[in-house]
Amino acid sequence: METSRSAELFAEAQHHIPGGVNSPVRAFRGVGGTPRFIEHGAGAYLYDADGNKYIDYVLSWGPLILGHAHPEIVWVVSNQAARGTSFGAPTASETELAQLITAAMPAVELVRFVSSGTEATMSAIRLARAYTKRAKVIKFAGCYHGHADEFLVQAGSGVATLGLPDSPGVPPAATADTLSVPYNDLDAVEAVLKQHHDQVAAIIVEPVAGNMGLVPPLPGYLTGLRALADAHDALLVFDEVMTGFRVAPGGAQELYGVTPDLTCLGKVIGGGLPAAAYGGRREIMQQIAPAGPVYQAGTLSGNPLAMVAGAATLRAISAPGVFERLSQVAAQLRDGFAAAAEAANVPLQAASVGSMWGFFFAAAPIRDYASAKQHADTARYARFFHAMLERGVYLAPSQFEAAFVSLAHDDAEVEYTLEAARAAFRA
Ligand code: KE4
Repeated sequence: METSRSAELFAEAQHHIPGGVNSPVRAFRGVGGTPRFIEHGAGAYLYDADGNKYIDYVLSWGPLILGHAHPEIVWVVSNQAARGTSFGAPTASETELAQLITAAMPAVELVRFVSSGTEATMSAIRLARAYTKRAKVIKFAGCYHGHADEFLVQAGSGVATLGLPDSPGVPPAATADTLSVPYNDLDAVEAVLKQHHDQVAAIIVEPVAGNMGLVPPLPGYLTGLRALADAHDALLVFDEVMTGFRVAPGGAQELYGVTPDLTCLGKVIGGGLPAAAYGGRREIMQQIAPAGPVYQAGTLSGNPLAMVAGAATLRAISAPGVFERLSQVAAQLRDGFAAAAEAANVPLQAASVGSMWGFFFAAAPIRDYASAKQHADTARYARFFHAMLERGVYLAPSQFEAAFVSLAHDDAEVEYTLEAARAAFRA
């Protein structure tokens, strides 16, 4: 496959940008090789600087649930741009998107928009600490909540891939109140809550983990977290930046029937533009300035372009049958990969939840970060990744990420992908 133009662009980028990328996972460090510089996207496809075409299962790490350059998104963003891109003043478009979110997620009575998932989670934790007047936060090893100092403790996603459980530059004081326990283990949470009784402000969790690879919650796990949070007067925060409007119309909280106190959102709600949010019970969210004393602000928060793109996206995916279709496509890929791996005698653990899917090169089910790091064959993943890339299928350039599908992924894309996988598992 010709990649010389991407290689040139990557060399040039590295003279101006650390590692040549604006987010670490894009540099292909987890799989090796030359990151593809993308010229444009259309529907389910990416087209790179050398003219190669790929079926895209990264979809900008989740946001592009309608596929690339969807006509409705292009129209609403272009139309808004011609009327102005940012005002630093309230617009009706922010209320419109807020209404769509609160209608889909009844637990989100009030919502505040920010520009990234990192801002959403850091703000939610500040709010939880203010509301409970407590300092400690429980998170889960392998779960990633963005790069705010307090979270860079055994995070997932890029940090997991880079093997940097604690980033330099994060002072001990910043993480002193962050308690990290294994995912899918209620006893570990209960023990920490008892040890730090009356000090834990919040439990923050990816209700379906997507940053250590795709690791669904065990049956009863989320219900157990809800009960433990209640028993210890801690807030339960669902980080649904990835799962929101991805695993179900109302997110993981709808899919599993567990109501969090606060919810963090991102990715899909911006329709491919920078937007994220945090929200929850009115009595808690009313503490946020200027309604209350907890300070949080942002120059481009609620940006009109992102608001109209997000609203158009949420309207489109709320149509009847959309999530059934998305879930069906993800399940076809899950089952097709499992069958292809078995036929090639390759140990594989494949899973899907709604329109998220993923797989580990492992012989036993992966339940948490420790088992992902111990059992997932990252070298095998890297070989498979490149074998698929050569065949025009763009998967996440890391074993510790999830895959996604969009409404643009039709039967033809699924069939092509499974044909490529049957060959790649034997490569
Ligand atoms: P951002 O700050 O990157 O918008 O969101 C952080 C974040 C928070 N919570 C969850 C559950 C997330 O998945 C993320 C971001 N996800 C990663 C990849 N899984 C974004 C990709 C990247 O870091 O480049």
